[in-house]
Amino acid sequence: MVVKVYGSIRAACPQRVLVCLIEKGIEFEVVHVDLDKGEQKQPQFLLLQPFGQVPVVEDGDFRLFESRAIVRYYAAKYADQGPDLLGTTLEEKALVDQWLEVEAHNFNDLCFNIMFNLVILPRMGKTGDIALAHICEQKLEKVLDVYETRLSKSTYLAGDKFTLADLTLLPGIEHLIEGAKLGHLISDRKYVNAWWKKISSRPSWKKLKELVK
Ligand SMILES: N[C@@H](CCC(=O)N[C@@H](CS)C(=O)NCC(=O)O)C(=O)O
Repeated sequence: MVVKVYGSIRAACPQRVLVCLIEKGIEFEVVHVDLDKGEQKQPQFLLLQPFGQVPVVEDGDFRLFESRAIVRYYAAKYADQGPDLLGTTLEEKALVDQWLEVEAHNFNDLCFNIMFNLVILPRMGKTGDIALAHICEQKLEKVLDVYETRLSKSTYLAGDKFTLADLTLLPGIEHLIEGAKLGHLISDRKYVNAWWKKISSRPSWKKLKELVK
């Protein structure tokens, strides 16, 4: 069954889902939703995602939104296919969950506010709040310091294997580096930088970047 992914292939949240599907070797089709035109807020789309956001996946009769719920679902559904992205022992699984939560609650909003004010609003011909972006950047430095400490002791965030804990950060960090031109946030940190080089050179991420081009 080909999984339908509703979203824009350039947006971070659909990218989180797409890179997971590629890791797992799951066939998918992207149904483009034009975010700049506001298609995600149209009544027909709200039937799929009541908050008017992407991504949504349709897998036969099953429909799911929220990118992190979607990647957890596919990592579990295809546990025996491709790399194990969830961890094997109870403790490994708990660590994957812990770092997924850190990305969702400590990293994501700061990253979003930076991108929104420095990249998305200017792209739409509007003026972003530069002061707010700067405050968020300073707060993000502290979050990245936490990642730095963790990665000085562990090859990947949840242990010695690449998991959803790492995968979930791929789109946001890429957007900070390439979109907001804040690559120094990563390159200034020895262990984060080495980890980033490793995870961003995975074939799945390279393939997604090719698709985006
Ligand atoms: N928590 C949601 C957030 C979804 C989200 O913020 N999607 C963005 C794209 S990355 C979006 O749809 N933006 C357009 C909008 O909010 O109108 C998820 O992870 O799926």
